[in-house]
Amino acid sequence: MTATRIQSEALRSRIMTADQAAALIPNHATIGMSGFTGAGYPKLVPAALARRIEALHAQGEDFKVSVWTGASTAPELDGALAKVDGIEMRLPYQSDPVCRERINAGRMEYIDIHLSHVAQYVWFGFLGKLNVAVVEVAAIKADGSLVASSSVGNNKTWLDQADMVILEVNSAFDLRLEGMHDVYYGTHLPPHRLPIPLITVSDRIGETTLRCDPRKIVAIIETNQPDRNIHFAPPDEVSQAIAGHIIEFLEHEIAKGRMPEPLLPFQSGVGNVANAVMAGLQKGRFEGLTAFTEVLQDGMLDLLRTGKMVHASATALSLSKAGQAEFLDNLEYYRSRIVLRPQEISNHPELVRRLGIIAMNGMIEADIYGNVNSTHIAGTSIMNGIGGSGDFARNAFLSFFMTPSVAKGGAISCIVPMVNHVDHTEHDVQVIVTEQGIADLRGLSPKHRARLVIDNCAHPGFRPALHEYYERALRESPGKHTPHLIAEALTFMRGRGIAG
Ligand code: 0RQ
Repeated sequence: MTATRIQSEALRSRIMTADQAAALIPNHATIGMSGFTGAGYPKLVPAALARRIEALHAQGEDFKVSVWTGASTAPELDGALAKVDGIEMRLPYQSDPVCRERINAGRMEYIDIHLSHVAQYVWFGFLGKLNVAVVEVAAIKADGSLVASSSVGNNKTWLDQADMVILEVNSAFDLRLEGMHDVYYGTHLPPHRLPIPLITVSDRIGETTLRCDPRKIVAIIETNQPDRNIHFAPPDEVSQAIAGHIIEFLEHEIAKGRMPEPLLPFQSGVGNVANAVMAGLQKGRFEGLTAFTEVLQDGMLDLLRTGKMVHASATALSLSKAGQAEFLDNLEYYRSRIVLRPQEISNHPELVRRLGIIAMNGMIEADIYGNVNSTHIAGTSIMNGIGGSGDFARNAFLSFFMTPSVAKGGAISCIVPMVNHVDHTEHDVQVIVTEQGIADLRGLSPKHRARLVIDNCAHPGFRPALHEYYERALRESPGKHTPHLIAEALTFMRGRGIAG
């Protein structure tokens, strides 16, 4: 496989084992790793680095690294390094249970940044020096350019900014992936920035491969492992109800003349609810759908397969095992319908605004005035991170935030008087959806929003308590614009069951 995957003869001399490559990484290095929602992450070097760190710690030596990625990765990367307390600082989005535990225990620093901001913050110098890039690719071409694997993420920036580059060449990826990627190299720094010349979701504005200065490549590791297998639960009643409300709402918007047909491009967040909305669209009447999104999951692949969706732009293919097989079996079909871009383009506010995206993101809770918490449990513990939800929500044509109305078996209301952490302010949130119904907040003052959110989205078991809070706040709050009983608001629902 070596000659076809690593076409540059000069670079073949840098092939080594993952342990040898991990040994080249200095203590306290900042490493830019590939990977976006479980796709295209390095499979061997992070685990080798974790083994090295564990051995050094056992000898009483201090060794930690900072890890930057595209978004979430897999147990072999985040999990392995967090488990040995090897991560000093992590950014941006992560969803690993071990990382989460270490961050919330105060043993690991974490910076939650909008996904479209990461690359430019690095170029601006806001985050300090990037020392090492560890990037998975499908192949190295004769001219040294790189064919990305199942995600592009921040790889362009890591390869550009790092002093030293370690490549994992993964032969589990079909070489016919080449040509699916569109790597835009026109992002200059202010004051020299130009408009990004992308007018429709299928436009190609860049190069099919990643550039990399061959002099920086210190190690090449050959691998043959597929991406982590992402499991999607079949849509349950709650997520089907949420999907149904969204589809009905889109029909309503068309009838009102506010939404064109075919529908504007979709952005769809991660998880089962997002997947259920895609499944709902599969059954619905809409045709000619497009997506301008960051993650392409199974539900969207299905829409492409049946022809309901004609084109999708993303930065990562985050598929289940069955989805990966379907994609590979029909690669020629999908290659002409999917384009993978760097995340600074897939999530770019200029493009999200220009294309008029319909954004759909999950949340942990929303308050009665429309502020949304996507990241924190009980105000102090991180769940995953803001991911790309802010990139899309603030700039979208139409933005939905969705959640089941209750969590933890009904013990906690996901509609609360005041969110205990704000990721998306009332100014960025347009439509809130639960299985109970939809609250269209556009054009409504805070007081009008409050009644609508309670009546349409809260679980019936929590509605009386929320109304009681709101009416009392209206009477007793010193300000009548956004009435609150501040001391009570944040503890309001804790510990109350639906009946209580
Ligand atoms: O906990 O796993 O212990 O059971 O939160 O909740 O209902 O399974 O929802 O998987 O759709 O995730 C916001 C986290 C939702 C996700 C969030 C508990 C609940 C469960 C997960 P358990 P669900 P989902 C594109 C866009 C931010 C990034 C984003 C997310 C766990 O959508 O990370 O949107 N979003 N990116 O029990 C206490 C509440 C709770 C609660 C839920 N009110 N109180 N616990 N839970 N609500 C992708 C990228 O950017 C990469």
